[in-house]
Amino acid sequence: MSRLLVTGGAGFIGSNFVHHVIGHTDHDVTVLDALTYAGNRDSLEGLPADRVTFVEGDITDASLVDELFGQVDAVVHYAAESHNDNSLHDPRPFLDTNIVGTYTLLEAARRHGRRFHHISTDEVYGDLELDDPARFTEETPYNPSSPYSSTKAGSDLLVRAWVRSFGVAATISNCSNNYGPYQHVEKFIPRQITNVIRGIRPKLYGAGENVRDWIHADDHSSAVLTILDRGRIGETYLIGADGEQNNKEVVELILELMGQPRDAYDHVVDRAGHDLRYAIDSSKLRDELGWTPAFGDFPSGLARTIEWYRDNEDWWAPSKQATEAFYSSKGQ
Ligand code: NAD
Ligand code: TDX
Repeated sequence: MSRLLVTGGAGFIGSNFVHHVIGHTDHDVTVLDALTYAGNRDSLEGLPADRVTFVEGDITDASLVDELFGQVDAVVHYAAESHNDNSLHDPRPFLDTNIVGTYTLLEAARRHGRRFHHISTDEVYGDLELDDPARFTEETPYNPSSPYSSTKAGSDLLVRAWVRSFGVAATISNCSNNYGPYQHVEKFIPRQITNVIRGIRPKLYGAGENVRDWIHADDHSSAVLTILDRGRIGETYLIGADGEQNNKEVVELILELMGQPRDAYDHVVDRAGHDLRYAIDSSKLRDELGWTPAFGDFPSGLARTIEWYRDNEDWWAPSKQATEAFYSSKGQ
């Protein structure tokens, strides 16, 4: 592999992946990104221009996609509409990008015979009870809850069908909740960090008992590179770093790390259909491909993330006001 096409490379996890690839491999990268509200070219600042090419465009644009597939050796597909709350408000873009966009890329992968890695989420498996000791595995049946997760589930099934029916050389990974730099302020952790910076109290949906399994975005990137390198074609790999925390614990830790009283937050209207708990068993990835996460310690990864938001207000400030206006119109 020498040139990778990274769709959604101006988004949160895609941009972390591009930084990781440039820092840890000798691959070059072409980014294809539509620069929706969630995309930000500044997330790719400082990368070498002779190794990273940026193309503004839509993954549903079949002729552009076809042209770009002809110029690369492999494709890593991050582009998506990614926010559950937005999918409850306006599902249509989720169908267009997550379903039709993935279909458009798969057809190009088929035509050009390109290696394809599809990025997905643990949310395709639905949720677990809070007191259930089980975790998701690659065998857990699909049972998505939201318009977002159902379109991601649909995109995964398209990839599986294109492998089986047309022999596309694809792999899939389903990762748990990511945190780290360059995450949009609509998402839970950056929303609360930037609220505290702005003197706004953090907002916890419902009782705050919902559990998420946190992984640093850089660990997600190393796992994806491992799968691209050594993953078996047609296989799915779950990615997780044993980082289960309930939302209340995360908010209390953010407040403590930012020098505020641990109870200085508000409970707000709960999310409709709010998944209770996600938890990943990543044994297959660890045992079969030898991957391990580098960020073992959630509090220190979170402290570094807080530092990043303190140091990069210019990056997030332009989105903050509109994001909070949207939430407050929903009582959140
Ligand atoms: P994000 O919303 O931060 O970024 C998405 C990027 O895709 C943006 O840069 C956006 O401009 C681009 N994009 C959207 N529609 C496009 C289109 N039609 N054509 C081209 N580009 C388009 O999302 P993220 O959190 O970085 O998530 C990236 C991927 O990882 C998604 O596939 C998501 O389902 C998956 N994932 C996310 C998490 C998480 O915790 N955020 C966890 C597991 C999996
Ligand atoms: O203000 C908030 N208060 C709050 O309590 C927000 C924005 C969220 N929450 C809760 C909802 C969830 O239980 O925090 C948890 C995390 O919320 P999000 O950041 O919206 O993430 P989630 O819905 O869990 O989905 C994320 O992980 C899986 C990503 O957004 C998805 O793209 C990914 O697939």
